This record gives sequence, structure tokens and C-alpha cells, in this order.
Amino acid sequence: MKQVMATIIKPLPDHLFRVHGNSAEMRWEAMSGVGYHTPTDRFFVRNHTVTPLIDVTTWRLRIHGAGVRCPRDFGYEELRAMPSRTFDVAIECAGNGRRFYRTQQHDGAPGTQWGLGAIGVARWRGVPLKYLLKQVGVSPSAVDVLPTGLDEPFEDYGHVRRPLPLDKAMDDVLVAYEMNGEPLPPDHGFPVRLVVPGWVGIASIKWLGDIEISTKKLLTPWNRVFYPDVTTQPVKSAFELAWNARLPVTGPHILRGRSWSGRGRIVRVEVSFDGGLSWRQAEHHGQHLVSAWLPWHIAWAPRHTGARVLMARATDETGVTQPLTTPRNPFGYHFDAVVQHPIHVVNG
Ligand SMILES: Nc1nc2c(c(=O)[nH]1)N[C@H]1C(S)=C(S)[C@@H](COP(=O)(O)O)O[C@H]1N2
Ligand SMILES: [Mo]
Repeated sequence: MKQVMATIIKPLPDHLFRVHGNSAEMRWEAMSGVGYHTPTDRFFVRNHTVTPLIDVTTWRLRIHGAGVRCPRDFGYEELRAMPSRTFDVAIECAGNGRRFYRTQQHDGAPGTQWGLGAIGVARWRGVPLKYLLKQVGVSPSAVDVLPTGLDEPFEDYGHVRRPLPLDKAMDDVLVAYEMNGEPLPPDHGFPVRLVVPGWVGIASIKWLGDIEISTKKLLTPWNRVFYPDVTTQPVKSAFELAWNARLPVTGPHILRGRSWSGRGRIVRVEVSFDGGLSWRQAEHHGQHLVSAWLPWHIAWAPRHTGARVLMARATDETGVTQPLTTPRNPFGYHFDAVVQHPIHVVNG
């Protein structure tokens, strides 16, 4: 009898996740009243195939290629014994918000119909990639760094892999073995994954087994067929509220949310309760980090019952504000427009 494999190992309770095939999206109400980091039990999972179970006693990370002087490999304990860094960083799927191309702009794109829950912020610990690259001696002619995952090949495209330019690899990329103070769980890349701050989630290759340093620009399906030309994530915002949440008319309420941008810090968040006619500035609270999110809140006293739409728009430190519509994208990537979040104000 053929064994049915769960594609994701951790539990996916309905109050924390919406499951989309091999992947699972966090429900934003699961962040309500939660601290700065996304707890691992509700962090979204995006799998091309199935979460693999990797035996860490035989696992090696191989670093090799024409751009390396002394190719070698590293074991798990060896990596854990090296000098480590800890970063609070968001990982977000390029397709986060794809559903709104259809629901708000009537121009849908194929692929996982994520709402806004394909993002999470965790505390990642590991070895800076540049530290490992220095150990293998990167030659001056090196240009690309190609990390490959050990999960099953995806359709006919081979193992999940996507080149990073050498300058990004030598900047702030982490070879992470810990998430929120624990060893990486299987679904998030055990034993080791990349964490690539500010970039599309696909850059953060899970279940890392191999890193090739090349002296030529590399093409793989993951920068040619899927995710061509996408690197930095745009600015977005979400309310920590259920879709169609019910709020009693007896306010005022403190509405909470978070905003983030791959380009840097958030400098302003505004909220509209009247479909975008007027905007009020939200109060920031919590940490204010470059590669993660900014939590905010705003008080609101609804005056009457009925269906309403909440809108939040953020501005990042490069001066970009979320637009009301996003230019069409054939893949449904980088939906950065203000999301119209429906709620119901009910008799309390
Ligand atoms: N090896 C491997 N790495 C991968 C993937 C994958 O399927 N296989 N999915 C990528 C995508 S598209 C995203 S958005 C992130 C998701 O990370 P998470 O599942 O830990 O949230 O992992 C990336 N790394
Ligand atoms: Mo993704």
C-alpha cells in the first residue's frame, strides 16, 4: 500500500492556518496579542514538494565551484561551533497577497492564492555566509552563489535552487540553524537554511546541502521560469484581524497591525475607515528593525453597525508609500497595494 506522506510535518490547526496544497498561510488574527516574532507554530510554510527528514549525523554542507580556491564541506556540529550571529528577519513569499490581484483588481494570476499571511518574522541564528565563503577562498572572478535544497526535485526542474549575486551573498545572508531559539524545525529547513534579508522568500533556500560559487552568471528554473527579476520585497501592511472579523459597535477599539518593507524601515503608517477618503496616522510601538516589521495600533470608535472596510498604508524609508493599485504582474508577485480588509460592526 502506498504510504500517504504529509507534505508539512507540524500541525496546521484551522485557527492558525489556511492550507493551500503543499503550503500553509498564517491567519493574521493568529498574530493578535502576540509578541514581536511569529511563533514557530504559526509561521507560514511554502513547500515546492514535501518537507524532507534529514539525518544530521550524515548531513554535510558542500561549498565548491569554479569560483572557490579550496572547496570543502562542513558538518552540523562544526557549523554550530563557529562564531554565530542572530538576526530578526522577515521571510515573505514573493506571491504574498496574490489573491488581491483577482479580488481587488479583477486581474488574477495563477499560483497559490495567498492572502497576506505568507510572511513571518523570526529570530534566526547561524553563521554569516560571508564567513563560510572566506573559509573556502572566493576567487576574484566569482560572480554567483547557488544554494541548492535537499528536498525532492520539483516536477522536471530538479532540486530547488536559485542563484544569489556574490555581493548580496557577502552582505547580510545567514546560514541559519536556529529559529526563535530552537533548532530549525523540519518544515523550515532543518538542519540549515539560508536567510536572505529583504529579498523574496525563494532566496532563503531551506534544507541546504550544496553551495556552488560560479565565475559566470547562472540560470536555473528559479530565476528564469519562476521568480525572474524579483529580488527586494515591496512595502505592505496587515491588520491583526480575521477576514470578516466581527467588532462590537461599543468601542473604542484599539486596532493593531504590522507593516514591513524589504527596502528598509517603515517611517509612517496611516489607516482609513472610510474607503480611502481620509487617513489617520497610526501609533508605532515595539521594535523598529530594518529587515523585519513595525507593529502599530490605532484607536477607532465605530458609530454604526454594518459592513465596513479597513485600509492601512505604510511608507518605507526610501519614501515609497503603498499605492491603491499595483501594476499587473503576470506571476502575481509583489502585490503592494493597500488591502481592503472587510469587517462587520455588530451590536455588542
Ligand atoms: N529547498 C527549498 N527551499 C525553499 C523552498 C522550497 O520549496 N524548497 N520554498 C521557498 C519559498 S518559495 C519560500 S516563500 C520560503 C518559505 O519559507 P518557510 O516555508 O520557512 O516559511 O522558502 C523558500 N525556500
Ligand atoms: Mo515563496
